[in-house]
Amino acid sequence: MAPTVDLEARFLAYVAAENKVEPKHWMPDAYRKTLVRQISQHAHSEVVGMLPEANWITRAPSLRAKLILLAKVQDEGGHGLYLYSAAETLGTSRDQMIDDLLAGKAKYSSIFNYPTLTWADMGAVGWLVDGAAIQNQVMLCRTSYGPYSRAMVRICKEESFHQRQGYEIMMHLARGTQEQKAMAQDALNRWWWPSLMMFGPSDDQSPNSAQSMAWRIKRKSNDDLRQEFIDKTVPQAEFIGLSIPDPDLKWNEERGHYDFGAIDWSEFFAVVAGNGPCNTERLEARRKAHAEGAWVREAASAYAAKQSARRPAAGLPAKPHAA
Ligand code: BYC
Repeated sequence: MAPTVDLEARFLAYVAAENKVEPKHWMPDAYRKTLVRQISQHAHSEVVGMLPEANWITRAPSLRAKLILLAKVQDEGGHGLYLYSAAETLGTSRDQMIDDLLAGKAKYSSIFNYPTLTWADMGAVGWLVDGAAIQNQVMLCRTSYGPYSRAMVRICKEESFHQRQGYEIMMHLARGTQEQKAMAQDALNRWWWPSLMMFGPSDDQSPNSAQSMAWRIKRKSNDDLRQEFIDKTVPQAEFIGLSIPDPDLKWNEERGHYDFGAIDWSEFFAVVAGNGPCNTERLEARRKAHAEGAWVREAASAYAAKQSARRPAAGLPAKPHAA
């Protein structure tokens, strides 16, 4: 037993000194498991997160808006791929992670179980959902696992474009006709509280936080990130003349932060348990896409096998192909 204790203590000192853990380094089994859980949930969130926005690509109000939304949704697909690759370096295959998602065993962000009802929702999602995502993910650029932290640097750059895309839509609508302003306000009303829930349960209800902070996987607590997001977002709403749907929201001079109303955690836990407005629809859409994409995976594997068989003939070393 003694050597494991030693290794664990050395590992803790190593991450505490801000060193990165790389795939071939020794790591505690529980650290590996936590990372596979978090990174795969994150990857699933990106891929499921394409669905509510893809719903509006064909109905974007201008060619410019359509191009930007299309690029944003493609970016989310790319983020999913970087993240599945980062998780695979820990020894779990992408096929396994996707099977877990499709079987309803793996989680993805609660936020993507809400419907996108109007064009203003594209604004609210970009502004609030991507805004909340950046708040959480900037700290993940400093996470202790090297492949995850490097993936996050690129993802954050793209998320920041997504946030501006959403805010621009809200700004235009808020300065438009009465109806457009009302549409923007309605979207803000519906997306505000679910966006605050994205940060996860409050710190005293967050079973994974303490250990993840000790391992430097998480760098800030769920509540601290939520507060930072609120402090940053309230002035943005004021600037475009929209009101945050929280009667208890008030600047607290002493704390130097906004005080805010109680979050309905029963709603959060119901959504995470599979009972949100769109959980069934989202999983069905992913299952259908996976089944319809089977021929692409088969064709890619057949092509890779053919290439690999040809290599020795061309004087190149034979390479094992990744199925
Ligand atoms: N939804 O102990 P806790 C995006 C679960 S995608 C569902 O605090 P942890 C975007 C949690 O998994 C944004 N489940 O957990 C894409 C845990 O359950 P398990 C996604 C949630 O891991 C497209 C339990 O509750 N971002 O940006 O320490 C378009 C207890 O929680 C949620 C990421 O995934 C939730 N909101 O902290 C636009 C970021 N919150 O697994 C935008 C990476 C908590 O023990 N992930 N749970 O059964 C993280 O930073 C952390 O995993 C969390 C949760 C802060 C989310």
